Amino acid sequence: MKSGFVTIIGRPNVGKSTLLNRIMGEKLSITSNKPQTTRNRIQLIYHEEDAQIIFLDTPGIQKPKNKLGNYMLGVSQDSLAEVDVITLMVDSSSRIGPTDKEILESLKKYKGKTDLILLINKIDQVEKGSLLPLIDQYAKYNLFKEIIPISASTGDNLEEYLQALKRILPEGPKYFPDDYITDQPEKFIVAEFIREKALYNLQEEVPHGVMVVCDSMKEREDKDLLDIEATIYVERDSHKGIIIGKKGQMLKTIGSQSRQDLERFFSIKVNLQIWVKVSKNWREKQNMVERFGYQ
Ligand SMILES: Nc1nc2c(ncn2[C@@H]2O[C@H](COP(=O)(O)OP(=O)(O)OP(=O)(O)O)[C@@H](O)[C@H]2O)c(=O)[nH]1
Ligand SMILES: [Mg+2]
Repeated sequence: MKSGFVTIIGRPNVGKSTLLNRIMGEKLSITSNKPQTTRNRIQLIYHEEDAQIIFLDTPGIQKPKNKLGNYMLGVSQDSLAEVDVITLMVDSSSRIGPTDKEILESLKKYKGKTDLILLINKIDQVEKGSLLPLIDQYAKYNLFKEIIPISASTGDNLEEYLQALKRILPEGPKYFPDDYITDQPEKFIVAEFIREKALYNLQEEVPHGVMVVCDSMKEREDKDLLDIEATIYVERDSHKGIIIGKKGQMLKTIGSQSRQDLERFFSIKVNLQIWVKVSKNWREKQNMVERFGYQ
């Protein structure tokens, strides 16, 4: 039995959560085309006959702009010390930028202690010819045991990555039972599914200031129906208007898209009620950031 812990870090939007959902075979960690989608450390446990890999999905690394950002950066940094393998993911369509260089620099201290793998993602978007020079540039850092170009979207080379992990990970116990796939409670997953739809439908600064709390979920006794109540918090009164939309249209859209996802996930009909509230500039306030669970 090979087993162990693997963190996936990288800049926002490179495709960390997309990859993990692909590996897990279902959406457990939300994704979007906007940066800073993942806010927590999310454990996802991948099971095979002869292996158990505990992946840590982490927030994208960038300079924090507020208290929430401080928390998110801390989560990603802290994950490095807890694992057997550090996976850095980068986007094949972008050059090595200043943040990448900082991250590479910060990984140097783990060399010789923790095995490092580099995943160059989104190869479906670039010409094959541009990959070799990029691989060369990263190889010069002399940090990585393996450099694997992949596509989290198409699944290209995903198997190579899993094989590499199984080679590298130590012999170890099953840390979790076979049916245990995430450390996140159901209410968190519900809230995240709704936040994903808010990210998808909203623009500019509005979605980044969205926080969703699942207030209750309860299955009816007399029929197969799950009642879910949730609250979307936004940072300003004007954002509340945007989320509700003309004649409530935006909230209706977010609600119905969320419901479809939730029904697929729980395999049961869902009755979803969403409220919208304002929590003024909550991302700037340490006590609010903590109260929303980011601690
Ligand atoms: N074309 C292409 N798009 C991808 C690929 N992987 C991810 N994406 C897209 O990239 C965007 C970001 O994906 P996420 O998985 O949310 O990225 P992330 O690294 O988890 O981002 P944060 O949580 O913000 O740090 C989404 O729109 C994905 O659909 C890929 O292999 N190819
Ligand atoms: Mg993510």
